[in-house]
Amino acid sequence: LSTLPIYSRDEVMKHSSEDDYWITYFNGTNKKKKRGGQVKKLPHTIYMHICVYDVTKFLDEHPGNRSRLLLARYGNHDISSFWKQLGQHNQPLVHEILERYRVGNLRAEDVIYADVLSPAVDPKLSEERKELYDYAFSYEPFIAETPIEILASDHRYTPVNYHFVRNHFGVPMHLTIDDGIRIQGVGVKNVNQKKDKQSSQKSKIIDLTCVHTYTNEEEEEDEEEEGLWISYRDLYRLPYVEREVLMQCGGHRRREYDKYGETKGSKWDVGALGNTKFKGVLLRDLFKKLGIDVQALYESDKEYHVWFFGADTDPSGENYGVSIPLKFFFLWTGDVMVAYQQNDEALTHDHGWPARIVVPGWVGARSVKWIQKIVISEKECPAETFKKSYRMTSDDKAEIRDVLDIFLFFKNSLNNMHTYAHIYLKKKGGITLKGEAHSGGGRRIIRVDVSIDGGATWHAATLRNSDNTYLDVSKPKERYGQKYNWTKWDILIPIPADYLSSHNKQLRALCRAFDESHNRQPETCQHDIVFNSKGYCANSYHNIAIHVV
Ligand code: MTE
Ligand code: MO
Repeated sequence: LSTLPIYSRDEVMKHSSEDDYWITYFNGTNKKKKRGGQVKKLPHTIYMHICVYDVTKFLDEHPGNRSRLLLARYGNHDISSFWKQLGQHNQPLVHEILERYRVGNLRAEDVIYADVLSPAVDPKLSEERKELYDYAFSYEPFIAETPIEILASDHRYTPVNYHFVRNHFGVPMHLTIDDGIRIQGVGVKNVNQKKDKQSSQKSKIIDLTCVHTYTNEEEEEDEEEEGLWISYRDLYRLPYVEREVLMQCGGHRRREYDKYGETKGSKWDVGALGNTKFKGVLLRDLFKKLGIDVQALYESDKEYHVWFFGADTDPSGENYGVSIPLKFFFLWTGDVMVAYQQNDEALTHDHGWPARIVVPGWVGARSVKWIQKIVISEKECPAETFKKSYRMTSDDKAEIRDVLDIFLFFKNSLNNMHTYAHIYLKKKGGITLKGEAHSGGGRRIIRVDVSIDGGATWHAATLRNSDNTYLDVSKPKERYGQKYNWTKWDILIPIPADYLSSHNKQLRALCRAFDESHNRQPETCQHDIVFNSKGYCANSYHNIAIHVV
């Protein structure tokens, strides 16, 4: 080993053509975690040795064809994270073949960063964002809205590359699937502290096949390292559920407040939402597996809160964090999940890879991406992102004690209700309008009304089930029960033949929805700007110009 030359990362990356191609791969122990205080500053996985290989001659022999292997040059030429995900490489023979091409080792300074710069990340990221560039409010952090044409199309699921992105800080690129989620707090057995009981604890844990304890002696006293830990890789192996969930930002339609006053934040139009299918593990199930008795916490007299922290940090190093009351696990959000797939594909970096929380029926801010830590506590989450944002206030300096969380405030909680129409086609003397409606907290939409005469007369739209069949609200099954995704609707409004010519002005359509609690959207958002300097929860009738085609 010591006789082999040492190369820098830069030198490796110079061998980047098909006639001269070098890669790196770790070959040695990888240490699981750094000590708590430094978690933010250092990558979690540190490879002890990174070997350098000249694989030019192997390019044509690669079973997946040369282009696969050449992918690493779009990153930093390191193939480790590819191999982690493509299990077929985990065989002695494959390692043996690779070893034949070894030309040296990477110098120590560059080793530590090997995993930070995962290969293929850069092009993938730009690929992910490409479609949204024209709809961005900010590039760093990336904030962009779902194009209205996409919402207006007949997609049941919003294509992920067009799904709005709301990042508060940079995407934490250093994560790998061997990182994971730490779970701490009330009801969580601290496997490190009960050292004497560790063996019995451990056997229970091994039984679960997925929960890891920390065995590294030096890390034992570190508070950060308390509790349980599960890697993303192991999370992917647990029993999963799939849920169609509408994700929506609290600032959705904020620009509509401009008519009435000033608000702070991105001027979202109707595209701060997307409706996709998430696959993941129910948080209740995960807790159960980890031996955390949430039912007991729920039934106790105390109120508990579940904190979620992402791996992303603000400039001062504080992680994005929020909390939700634990009781909602059993009420409106029984389906809180730790998701890792969206529309049958791995989450993209922008949407939270390797795993994110999804809190169906609540404002998007609670669905923490890049989930890294979960804490059960009697207190609410102290993170700035929770204390200062997504609260109805007229005072930016207001603290958590002064201002209620949006969800406990707005219409007895949760998201706001929306409807809007996008497609209008003149057809046999009528205009076809299509749109979607959704309410918060899993409440079903039971009616959508459309008017094209300024609200003098209203027409009830046809509502659709997920499978596009007609939704029949006279059937209790279709009328009640939790529903966290959108209800598509359409309507053909007859227009007298002379209407368009006699009304020599632009036609407008108004639409409004009713949910099963008979909440109805307000006519304007004029009154919702009060104590709402950040402009959340705009949800008045949707009012649009009709261009008849
Ligand atoms: N999670 C982390 N870790 N960091 C964030 O900035 N933004 C939140 C939420 N989860 C955020 C986060 C907000 S405000 C919204 S609206 C949703 O993610 C947006 O999810 P999306 O970007 O996947 O559409
Ligand atoms: Mo948001």
